[in-house]
Amino acid sequence: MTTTAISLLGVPTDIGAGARGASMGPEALRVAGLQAVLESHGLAVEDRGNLQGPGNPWQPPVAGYRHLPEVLAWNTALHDAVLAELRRERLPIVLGGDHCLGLGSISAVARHCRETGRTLRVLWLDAHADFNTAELTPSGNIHGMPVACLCGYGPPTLTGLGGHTPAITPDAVRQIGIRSVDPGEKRLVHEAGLEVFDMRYIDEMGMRHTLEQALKGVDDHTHLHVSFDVDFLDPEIAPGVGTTVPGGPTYREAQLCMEMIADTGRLASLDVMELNPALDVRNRTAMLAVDLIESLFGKSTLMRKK
Ligand code: HAR
Ligand code: MN
Ligand code: MN
Ligand code: MN
Repeated sequence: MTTTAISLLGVPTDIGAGARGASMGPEALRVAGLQAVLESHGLAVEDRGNLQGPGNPWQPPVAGYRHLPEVLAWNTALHDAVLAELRRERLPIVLGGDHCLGLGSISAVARHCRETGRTLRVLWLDAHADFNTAELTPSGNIHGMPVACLCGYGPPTLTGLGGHTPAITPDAVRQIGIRSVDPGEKRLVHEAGLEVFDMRYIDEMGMRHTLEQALKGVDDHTHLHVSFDVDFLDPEIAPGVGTTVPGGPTYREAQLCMEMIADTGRLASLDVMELNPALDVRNRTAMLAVDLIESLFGKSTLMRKK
């Protein structure tokens, strides 16, 4: 691991989502014991508390976007906070919050990679491609747009957040677990050339082969960023999200995915997004997320000789 000092950044907002409640995600992850679990593996963890931003006015879309000014405010604050942690050589874990925050987080990571000459690889673990634009979106919800914005498809205020448009190119991204993509969004995914390991691929090839492919080319110069949308997981095991889609990875598949990422030793930043405690059952989804994050930071059943 390039950095073992971890900073937790809570971002309590549901500004980009279609259901309220992800604003409570950071606290649910804390209650589920995230910091203590990481510390039990010898990691130094500081909880920076929660960022602040505007409330959720719950308005209809304007020109294809819901809450664009508020989304910009939250993501600007997050960009600045993530960049500050990276510049201190710390590993930020962003506690969302809805997935529109992937924009602020990854814009900062991309900027840091540019500054330090690292190659960015983003693993986007999600049921959704999050590649909509104002023209294509069925909802106006900006949590369906962050990957498109990062790749330069979106309003200039968002696409230029990290000081460089586009923040990333599609070849930096591998999407895993995808099973819900809107028709227009699908066309843009193909046009942009995004590499997607959808559930059909995982069904046919298995999670092991999927991760081997998604991690191909990761080396000592790679900054590996994981954007973990909790709706990646099958809703049978993870009910606490706003946009459940049946047919996601099982517990074992998700564990293997996290373990194989950990094995690279290159994880340098993480988002944990879309957890919605208002829809959860006795904090079960939060506890599952913490369990999986533990694997991402190297928990394995038996010590493995390298
Ligand atoms: N594609 C749909 C839309 O744009 C659903 C949005 C995605 N929802 C998420 N993000 N949870 O992963 O409205
Ligand atoms: Mn660094
Ligand atoms: Mn998402
Ligand atoms: Mn999703």
